[in-house]
Amino acid sequence: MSSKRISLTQYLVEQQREHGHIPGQLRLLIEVVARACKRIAIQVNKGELGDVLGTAGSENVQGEVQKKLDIIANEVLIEANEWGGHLAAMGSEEMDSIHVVPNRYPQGEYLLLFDPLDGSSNIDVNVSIGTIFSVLRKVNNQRGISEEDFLQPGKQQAAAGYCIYGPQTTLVLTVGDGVAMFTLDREQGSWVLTQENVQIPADTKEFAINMSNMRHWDAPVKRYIDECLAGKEGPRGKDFNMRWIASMVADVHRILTRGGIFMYPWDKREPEKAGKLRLMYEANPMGFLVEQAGGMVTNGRQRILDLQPTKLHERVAVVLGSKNEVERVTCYHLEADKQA
Ligand code: P6P
Repeated sequence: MSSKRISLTQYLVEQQREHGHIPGQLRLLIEVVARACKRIAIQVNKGELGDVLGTAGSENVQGEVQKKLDIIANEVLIEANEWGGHLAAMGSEEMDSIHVVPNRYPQGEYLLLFDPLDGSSNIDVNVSIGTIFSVLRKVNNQRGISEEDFLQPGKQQAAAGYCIYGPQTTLVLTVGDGVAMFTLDREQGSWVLTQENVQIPADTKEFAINMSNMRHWDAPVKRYIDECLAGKEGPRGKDFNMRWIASMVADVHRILTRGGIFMYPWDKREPEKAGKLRLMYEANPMGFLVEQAGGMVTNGRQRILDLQPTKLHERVAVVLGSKNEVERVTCYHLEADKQA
């Protein structure tokens, strides 16, 4: 890392100069989202001192109880992105249908999806949470934007990232040329480049999964976890450690920082659902970041970024992180399918 730290804006300008993947509207979009994340961080950090904790007394389209901060974060992102002329529409975990930029503003060429506050069950207990976002290009050029315009495979993302509200407030971003991390300098109020060319080690001794669901898992997942738990004496010949923060942003940040495997597999509790996590604004953006950092991301069988979405709030099983471990889990699924 060069001794002189540079700002997010300088990074984006220099990346455009070197690689040309950040045209003006996309740079504006990223800077607006980054500014919105600063505003969300301020609300999150208030805790009991602000009227931001607890539930909002409503449910979202997922049937989940909405926390006050879920709604605050959603409103901050909507309001920040409406007027700039860089976006045609937005989709959010907290909104049933897409939000088209109002006619009083010019429409841009991008579509923005977000989980405004991921890990809501951790808000009231002061554990890291985050904002996840995904950027797609508008594919048709008529004014009428519909949900169908959002249904693009994750490999078509123009950019993706998250902001983690933890001991540090860190923005993690990719535009397709690797992964960079920016730490919020609260004295300056600016995002400062603190890591670039993030690389996930191909091997790991750390897995992240909600073990309380073990009895509901499919055989390949049970096989993989049992082998990890068998440790040195088992088929893996090494001991494993386990982490589960129940904020995808925090688990993925750990994996981008030191490696690991994260799994939220399909399970028998709601067999009609492909998984718990959402494809468009959780798995796809995290998948883009993890692949750009040399990791691997599947639904147990297929590369997630290749999946063709069929609806905005579609769910998916997720296995992501250190390449050799994700490959192993995916092989176990494919072997089981062959035997079946
Ligand atoms: P569980 C948070 O609600 C979330 O969507 C992800 O951030 C997290 O990884 C997962 O769900 C936690 O789920 O079932 O362990 O509470």
